[in-house]
Amino acid sequence: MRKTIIVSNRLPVKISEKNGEFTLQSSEGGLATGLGSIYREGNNIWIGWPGLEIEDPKQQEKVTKQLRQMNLMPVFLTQEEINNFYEGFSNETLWPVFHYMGVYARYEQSYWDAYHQVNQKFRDIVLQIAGPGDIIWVHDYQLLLLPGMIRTEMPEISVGFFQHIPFPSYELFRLIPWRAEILEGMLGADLMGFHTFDDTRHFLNAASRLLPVNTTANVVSYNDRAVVVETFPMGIDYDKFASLGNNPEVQEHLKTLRENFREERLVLSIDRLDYSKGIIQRLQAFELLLQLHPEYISRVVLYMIVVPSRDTVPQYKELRDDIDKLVGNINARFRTLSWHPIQYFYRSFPVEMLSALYNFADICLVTPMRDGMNLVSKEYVASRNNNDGVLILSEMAGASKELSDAIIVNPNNLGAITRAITDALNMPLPEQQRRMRQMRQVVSKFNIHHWVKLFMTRLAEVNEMQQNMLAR
Ligand code: GDG
Repeated sequence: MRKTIIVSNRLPVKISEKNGEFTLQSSEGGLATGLGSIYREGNNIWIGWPGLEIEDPKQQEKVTKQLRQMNLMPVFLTQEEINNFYEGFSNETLWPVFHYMGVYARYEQSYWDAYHQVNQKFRDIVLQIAGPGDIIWVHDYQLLLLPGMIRTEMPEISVGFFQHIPFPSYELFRLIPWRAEILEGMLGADLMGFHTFDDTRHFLNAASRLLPVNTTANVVSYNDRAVVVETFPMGIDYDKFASLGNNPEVQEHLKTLRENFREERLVLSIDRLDYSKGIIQRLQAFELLLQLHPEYISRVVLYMIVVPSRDTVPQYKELRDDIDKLVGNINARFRTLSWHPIQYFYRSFPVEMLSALYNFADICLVTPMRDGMNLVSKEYVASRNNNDGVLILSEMAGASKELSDAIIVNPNNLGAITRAITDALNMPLPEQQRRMRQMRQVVSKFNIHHWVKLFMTRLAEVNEMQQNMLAR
């Protein structure tokens, strides 16, 4: 029977181990929810790294059995592979270049070799499972070589690829020593998707300048195949965030927030620890606000959650220290006996707490330097059932293309962010509602289920087109 195979770096599961026994818990991330309707069906399957280093073959066998019951298939990685493929090439080479931070990038041959080798490891597992007529959907920048590797072995199989982070302009992309190999790998797909038109255009431009291809509109002709490159802005599980507000646990958190912030307006900021998210600049803009507008002292609080991430990579460690320092300075400089300007948390919270914060915050401040999409901004919008609240959103986030009723800012312009905060604090309720209603319509219609359906339908159409071309 024909099956669908999802492949991503991480499996949608949290595994913990105690005395040789494994506990598995499905993760509730947006992508996992959206693809849940696919990989849980019939003999479909999701292939990826389970997120835990397991060396003993017996233990590997045991956990594989447990995962297979959930339609998941593990790719086990050694510590060295994690260091060089994941932290190395994926996060110290591709991530900075693709987020326009070329100065942070390291071009190490050993990283590239590991990246190639781990993509082959993924390919081997895919080949164990895939049969003629199956559909394979590969996700994200850790697996850019995989579509090409699968294509070499199974020339007729249907392969889709979606990139969750930006695709940079040619001038950035060309910096990577292995740029042609990367493009060739990606062009193994039949259908390639990006969040925005700019990313799509940048990819097409890079392909036509670096490879002997023919590009017309959104089709790249390469090796006698036509690869379709299109824009699919990813959505969120709108219904989940819109209804979470009624959950008793969320209500409980809301009550506490109301008691703790009687007098103050709340500005919310939520990100993974990452230099692409503009956390330092956001803090500087908030500092400028307190400096220029002392009337907000004791009246506004920045509630900042930074979720630990990649903290073994040197730049991330440094960033964490810089944030600690800056938060300390601002709090020391402006605090009063009863008020702290910044409530800073370096940890993750359960989704119920997130929902309470989305419901409670007057403003959600999302100012990444670059972001493929940014789901936090969409989750805030989906949570605002009363249609009030203001979203301040960076023009460098993919989401800004859809959420044009946010206050859109250039994240490098601290003065503009500061003005946006004062505008938001003073925005009349009818204007908040007009903007929020528009944004809620977009987020509710173009939700995660819509996104999955659109991509899969398009992949089937493209596959049919390929078959017809081959038959000719
Ligand atoms: C990549 C791209 C693109 C955050 N803190 C907590 C928590 N979160 C959840 C949010 C949101 C997700 O994490 C973060 O998603 P983003 O889209 O904002 O950012 P990345 O992780 O960088 O994701 C990005 C995305 O892929 C999808 O294509 O939008 O541009 O970089 O869902 O809710 N969840 C919980 N506790 C927290 O403390 N439970």
